Amino acid sequence: MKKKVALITGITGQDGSYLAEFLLKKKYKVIGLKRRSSLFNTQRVDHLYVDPLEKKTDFELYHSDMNDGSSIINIINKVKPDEIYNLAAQSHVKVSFEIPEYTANSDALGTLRFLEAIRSSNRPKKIKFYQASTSEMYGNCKKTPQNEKTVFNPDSPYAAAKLYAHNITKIYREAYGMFAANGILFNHESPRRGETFVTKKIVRGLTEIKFGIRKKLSLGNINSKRDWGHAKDYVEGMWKILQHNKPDDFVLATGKQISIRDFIVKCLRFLKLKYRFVGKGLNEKILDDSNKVIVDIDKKYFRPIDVENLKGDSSKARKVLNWKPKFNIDDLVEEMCLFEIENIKKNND
Ligand code: NAP
Ligand code: F7E
Repeated sequence: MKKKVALITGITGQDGSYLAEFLLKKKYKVIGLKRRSSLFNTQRVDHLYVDPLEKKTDFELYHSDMNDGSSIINIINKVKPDEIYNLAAQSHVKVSFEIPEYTANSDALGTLRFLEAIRSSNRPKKIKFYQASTSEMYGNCKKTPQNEKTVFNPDSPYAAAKLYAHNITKIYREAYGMFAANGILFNHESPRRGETFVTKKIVRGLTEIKFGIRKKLSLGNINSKRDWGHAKDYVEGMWKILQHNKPDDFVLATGKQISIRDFIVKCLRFLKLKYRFVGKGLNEKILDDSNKVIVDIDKKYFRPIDVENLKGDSSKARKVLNWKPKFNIDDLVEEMCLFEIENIKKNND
């Protein structure tokens, strides 16, 4: 039987790498799109390459870019995917305030380029399209928890670009009868999380402090609250969204929320670091048992607007897709901390 072909954009990112592993286990042929970079950018998927001598060709990478329409048309016509997972994006909210036009081009128009390439291909009804929508689209909305019916209120160039992509996906579904679905995913993390996102930054920073590799970690707004899950659970949800009998939009979330401050405390406790909070606002600090500052607040990490209060209601996905997360926040903290500890030990060998 012919293998199903999945095309994944953003293959080199956190979710792309877990999704590729998940789909290869399900016996898909996986085609990943990577963008050109001056340094190697495939570390998260290098283990999926197979020796050509073993004649295993279930994982392939091609160059493309969300901002290059012709490469997108060419790849869709060449590999004839059954499923496309559009995960590529300039995904950093704070950075989107610095490069708003680039963010809109890749995250909003890039999605349109994919939808148009599918529509104008000779098999538009045979391709299922997954769009990586985000809880950031809710912004500082008044309603908690947020679900598929909550009104979007984007508060960053990233969220505005993603909302365009979300809407255009729905429009192509309704206008052209395409199988185009949105997964509105709340924050999800893992040891493979990018180094500038707050969970990874905290876990890495505190582990390095524990091992005496660094003295201090500086953060921004630690009062905001997030609904954090594990990326492995969420890539399974993406797949389930495309296996449903009709294209639709689904929230994936744990339904539990904690502040950045509470996430720090969980890590400090896991790492058995003694700590004491002192001060308020920009002067808030965490001291160790010899009164040395191990965490402080630096204005430079604040955003022009921050989204303060995200908590998802994923009851639709739980009921319709039979999806539910297997990992909780403590599992996540443990896995992320143990990964950093192992890394430090390896580097010291
Ligand atoms: P990530 O680790 O930042 O990965 C983003 C991927 O997009 C990387 O492979 C990156 O390539 C690629 N990319 C960026 N700009 C590109 C461009 N112009 N052309 C082609 N590729 C480009 O993100 P993630 O956490 O895996 O998230 C996956 C998707 O879900 C993103 O769309 C994100 O916005 C969305 N999302 C994430 C979360 C979350 O909590 N993780 C929640 C909701 C939605 P390089 O490796 O070369 O940089
Ligand atoms: O920030 C605060 C920051 O950058 C979380 C992306 O995957 O999830 C992610 O976006 C919170 C914010 O994630 C620092 O102000 C404090 O309130 O880890 P983050 P995010 O902005 O929620 C959504 C769902 C996506 O779609 C995005 O693609 O933590 N914070 N101090 C900090 N944040 C960072 N990055 N660095 C700090 O030093």
